[in-house]
Amino acid sequence: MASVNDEEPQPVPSLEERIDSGSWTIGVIGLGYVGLPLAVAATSSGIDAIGFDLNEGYVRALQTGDSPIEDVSQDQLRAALASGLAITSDPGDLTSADMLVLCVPSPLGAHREPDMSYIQSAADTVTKVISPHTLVSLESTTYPGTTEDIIVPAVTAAGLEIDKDVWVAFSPERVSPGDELKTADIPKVVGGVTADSTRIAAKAYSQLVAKVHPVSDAAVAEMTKLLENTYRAVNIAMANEMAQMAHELDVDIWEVIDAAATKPFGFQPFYPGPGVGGHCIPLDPQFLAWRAREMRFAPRFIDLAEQVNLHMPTYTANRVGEVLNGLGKSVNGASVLGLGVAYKPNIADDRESASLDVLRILTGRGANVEVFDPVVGAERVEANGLASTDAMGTYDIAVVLTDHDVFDLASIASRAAVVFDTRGAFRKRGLEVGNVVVM
Ligand code: SAJ
Repeated sequence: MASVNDEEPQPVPSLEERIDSGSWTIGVIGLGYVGLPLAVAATSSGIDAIGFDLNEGYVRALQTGDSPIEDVSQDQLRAALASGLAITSDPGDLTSADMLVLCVPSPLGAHREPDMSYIQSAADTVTKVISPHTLVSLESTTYPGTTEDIIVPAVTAAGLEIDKDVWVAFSPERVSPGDELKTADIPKVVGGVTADSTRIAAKAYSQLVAKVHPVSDAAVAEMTKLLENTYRAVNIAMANEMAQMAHELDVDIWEVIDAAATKPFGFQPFYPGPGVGGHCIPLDPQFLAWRAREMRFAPRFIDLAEQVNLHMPTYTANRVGEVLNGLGKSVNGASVLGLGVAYKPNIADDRESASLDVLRILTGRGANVEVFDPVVGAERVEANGLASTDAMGTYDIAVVLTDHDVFDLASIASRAAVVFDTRGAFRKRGLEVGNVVVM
């Protein structure tokens, strides 16, 4: 009978075997509105998760169970921490990860060109911490070619070889802030730089989300995300231009859209507004436009949509002037109540918010602007250089810019000479109020 020390050393399970067995570790780089929900989702799927972020103060807050991310409640974070989720600001803690997922910002620079500095920094971290037999997935929205251009060189710089001891893929994040759908419920597109990378990445993600859609390579996955959000930007721009035409024709665009939406096929309603905010729709199409121009292709739809959407704050301010003029008042000196600075309803996020542009233009034209947004909060309103109010005063005009459910629009309308509703908010609530003018 062989003694213990004669036993053959057990072969180390391959990455694929570790993933198949369900006993593997995911390392998430970047714990924002994409990374933190992913790390929590992994933990609740029984996968060991290590969340890494550069910001030590932010990490300390997360370690105490304090979640600033709307889609991760305090309770969810605390439950994940109790189940073993590790949060760290030490990249060295990532060396044990079988899968490294990069969920870092991909903003645009001052001239709306891609700012790849965060992705490059995360890739440099991967080079430093990666061990052999690891899967690397980039989730940050970016131009087609980024995974090949930045992530592959990062892993080869660590001395690793694709399909031998490292696998690389792209999988676009599809988090919709404030939406009911959670990370695990949203289908995940996955494209590897090789067929093996696609297969292994699809296996890993299938343990994290309900449905995985593998595609033939990373560029397809990168472009999928850009198509999704360019589709939105272009259709929102069309709604914005339709609204301008409807105004010239003295037709209620909101009634037109609701009527068109009765068509049970071939039509998805998009709605006009004071402009397009958030960190996805105004920005993502520009990654595609930038890459297209590199290939000497003119992305006309993307450019036209951007022109229309970027003009909406000015158009909205002009309409406010027109409405005040109808009362014999001018913008200069008018008391204006701005309702909502968040970029979309019922969330506390004012990034790229068009509401801020509208209110700044009106302020620049001499209006006395006060802002009511109880979701974003007075502190944030004032941090944007605007005066906050509880909307209990009387106003020459109230402008609905973001349609938070919390607004008591009938009460506000009773204290304004006129309301300019850029969101069809009164119609949505079935409120028939005489002094409301729509976009
Ligand atoms: N907007 C309009 N009219 C519309 C729709 C939106 O003016 O018909 C404006 C909104 O007010 C906002 C901006 O456009 O200022 C963006 O709105 P959004 O509904 O697209 O919300 P986002 O920016 O949070 O987009 C995210 C995206 N998710 C990802 O990129 C993973 C987007 O793909 C989702 O479709 C969207 O959430 C969603 O449906 O909630």
